[in-house]
Amino acid sequence: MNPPLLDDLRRGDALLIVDVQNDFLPGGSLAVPAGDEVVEPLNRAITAFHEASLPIFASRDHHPPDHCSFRPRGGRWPVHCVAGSHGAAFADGLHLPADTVVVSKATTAERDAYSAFDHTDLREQLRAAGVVRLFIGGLATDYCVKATVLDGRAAGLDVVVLMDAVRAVEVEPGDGDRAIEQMRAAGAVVASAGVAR
Ligand code: VGL
Ligand code: ZN
Repeated sequence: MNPPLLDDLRRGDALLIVDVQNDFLPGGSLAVPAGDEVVEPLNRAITAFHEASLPIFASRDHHPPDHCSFRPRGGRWPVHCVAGSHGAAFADGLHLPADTVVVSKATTAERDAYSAFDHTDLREQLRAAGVVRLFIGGLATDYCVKATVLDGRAAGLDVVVLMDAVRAVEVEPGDGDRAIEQMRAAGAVVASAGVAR
């Protein structure tokens, strides 16, 4: 069904891993169901991009302790991904190369940001690296992945969603599928990172 495009990488491609942080994995404060299952396919994608000398970006939710999205402040989410905490760290099993470009988002108390493009320098970094096609996986399908994919399309990039490397929060059942539909309607293509060889 979803073709493994990772055998067909070319100049202008980049990998963007969205928010694969401890708080979004099982045991974390805002655990995405089966969120840990994205790690293995993402490691496969990392290997493919690294071996092809193509750039790898990793976004992270990077909130101050009094962030406006937190319940104690009247927000909708439990406290999560507080900058410097274990919960904010990338998953241990995720094998990010040393030259991964880290993009921190929603870093100030009064603003939330789901998209990795929102008030970050990601667009400029991608432009500087000559990126025209972005492969995206991570957490969560129905929030930060969706917002990032839609912003990537709006910025004129080709976007490939790695279906086996995303998982949804599903506050309402079906949110994940609806998010994928929205991304496809915006011109994103779906593919698979494939199983380890
Ligand atoms: C996210 C909810 C709150 C995400 C971040 O990364 O999808 N979701 N903050
Ligand atoms: Zn957040």
